[in-house]
Amino acid sequence: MRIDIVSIFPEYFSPLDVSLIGKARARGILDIRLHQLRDWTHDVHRTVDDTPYGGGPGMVMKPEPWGEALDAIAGDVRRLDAEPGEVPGPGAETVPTLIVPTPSGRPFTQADAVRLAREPWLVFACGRYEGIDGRVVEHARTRMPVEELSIGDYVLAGGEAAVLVMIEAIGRLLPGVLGNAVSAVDDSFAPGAMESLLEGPVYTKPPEWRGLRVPDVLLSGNHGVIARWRRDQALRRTAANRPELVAGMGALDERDRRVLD
Ligand code: 6GU
Repeated sequence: MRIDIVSIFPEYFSPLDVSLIGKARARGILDIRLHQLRDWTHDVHRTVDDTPYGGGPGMVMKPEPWGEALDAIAGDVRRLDAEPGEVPGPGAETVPTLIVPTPSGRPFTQADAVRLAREPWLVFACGRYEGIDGRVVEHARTRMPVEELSIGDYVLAGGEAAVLVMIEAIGRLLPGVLGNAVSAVDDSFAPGAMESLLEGPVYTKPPEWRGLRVPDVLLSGNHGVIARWRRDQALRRTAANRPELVAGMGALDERDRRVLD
């Protein structure tokens, strides 16, 4: 997968050299390219912001540097409104998906991570200040799919930290990135039996630590009983921490209901 990131703080992304994502890059599974938005300005101050039309606090990111940046990075792509018979320009085979992190976006979920992990090419546009001039997304939508995504109901100073979050969530799902190929299966929110359940507690050696024992069931070797115990723990934790997820699960079977009573 190729990922381009445009930001006025490309140095913010040094964590992408580390750990799982760093290894995926070193192994060629992930091709991450960082871009300084100011490289597409033309004034001596390399200005990327201006005062908002209509008044109000703060500054808005100017459209021109963003337009030039996206043209340079994704400019050879076929227009989305191209005629079926239209001869595409060079490099028209692949269209990136543009992701714009913003607290005004649709919530980014595990389902988005799974879907975006199947894309060959993502471009992330990191806004700062009060956001990017609205015409940038409007124009980009005529060229490529655009998703405005939020990582939660709080306001960050810019999209950079959100992009780190999304790239970690997406990157760990790429084939060959996780050491143990099945370790994403039991994730909280993973599609399947644990869908919309939070993972319960996990344990390792020693079997007793500071007077606390690992639950006997986990030492039993009975995988059916262990799976049921884990589901019970997940149900209890979800009911305690995210009751709205349990409410949204629909009718629980008798066994699940008893666990929560
Ligand atoms: Cl994606 N960006 C910013 N700036 N703040 C956020 C966010 C994104 N998601 C939640 N808060």
